[in-house]
Amino acid sequence: MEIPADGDHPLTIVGMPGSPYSRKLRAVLRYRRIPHAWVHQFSPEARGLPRPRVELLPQLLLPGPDGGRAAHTDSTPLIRRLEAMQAGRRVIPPDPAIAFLDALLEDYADEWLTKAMFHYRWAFAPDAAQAAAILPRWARTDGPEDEAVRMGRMFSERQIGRLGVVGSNAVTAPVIEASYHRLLALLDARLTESRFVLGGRPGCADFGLYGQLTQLAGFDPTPRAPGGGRTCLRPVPPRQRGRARARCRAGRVHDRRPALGAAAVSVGAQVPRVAARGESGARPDDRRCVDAILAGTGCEALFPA
Ligand SMILES: N[C@@H](CCC(=O)N[C@@H](CS)C(=O)NCC(=O)O)C(=O)O
Repeated sequence: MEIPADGDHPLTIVGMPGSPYSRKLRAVLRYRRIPHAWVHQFSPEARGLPRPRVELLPQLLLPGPDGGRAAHTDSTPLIRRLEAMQAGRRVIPPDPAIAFLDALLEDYADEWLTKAMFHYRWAFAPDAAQAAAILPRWARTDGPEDEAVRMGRMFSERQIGRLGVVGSNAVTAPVIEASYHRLLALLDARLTESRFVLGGRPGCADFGLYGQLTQLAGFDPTPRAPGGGRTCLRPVPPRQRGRARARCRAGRVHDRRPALGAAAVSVGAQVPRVAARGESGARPDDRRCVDAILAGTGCEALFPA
C-alpha cells in the first residue's frame, strides 16, 4: 500500500496534545514529510470518522481494502507500516544491529518512561489539577464550561484510580523518579555530543522519547522542575524509603527496564563504531555486535544466548 499522493486527501491522525503516543506518531509524520491532517479526538472535525476496534490514541486513518478508510492504533507497528508505504527519510536504521538497539530504546520509552509520565501527571495535586483543567479543553475551547469541568473530573478520577494499576505507589514512586532523573542526566550528556540518541539521524527511539518528554518536560509542572517529585513534595515515610532505595539499586539488575535508561548512553556512545562499518542487511555477527554494545549495561540479561 502506498500513501495517497493526492494533497487534498492527506492521511488523518486523530490524537491529543496530552497524549505522548499521539505526539510520537505525529512527529514521525512530520519528520518523514508525509502530508497529514491532525484532528483532536472529540472535536467537531473527528465526528463521523471511522473508529478503531480499540479506542486508543493515536488513531491513523489509512486507506482500507474497500476504498474507504480504516482507523488503526499502536504507534510502533504503525511506524513500521509507514516505512513500507513511503521511501525517504525512513526512521528505522538500515544497520540491523543498530535497528535492534533503536527498537529496544523505543520500547524503553513507550513501556517504561510512560510510567514516569503517568505518575507525574496524576500523583501530585498541581499536575492533576492542571491536567483536569486543560485536557478536556483541547477537544474544543468553545464548549460549555460545566461540561469541561465534568469531563476534567471524570478524566482525573479515572486516571488517579489507575495509578496503582500502572505501578505508581508510595514504594515505587522514588524508583520511577530516580529513573527519570537518571535518564535526563544521560540524555543531557548524550545529546550534547550527538544530535540524536543513536547518531546523526533520528530513529524510533528518538520519537518514543520525544513523545513522553513532550509531557514530562513540556507540560506537567512537577517533572519540569529540577529535582521535582515526591521526595520534595510529599515525603515518603522512612520505612518505605528504605525499601524503595533497595528496589532502586536492585532495579539495575532485577528489573532491567530502569537500567535501559543507563544503557542509552553507553549504547549511543558505541554506535558510531558499529555504524562506521557502513554495512547494511543481515549479517552473521549482528548478534555479537548487539551483545558487545549491551555488555555491562544490565540489559544483556534480557537476551540470553
Ligand atoms: N501502545 C500504544 C499505546 C497507546 C495508548 O496507551 N494511548 C493512550 C493515550 S496516550 C490512550 O489512548 N489511553 C486511553 C486508555 O487507556 O483508555 C501506542 O504506542 O500507540
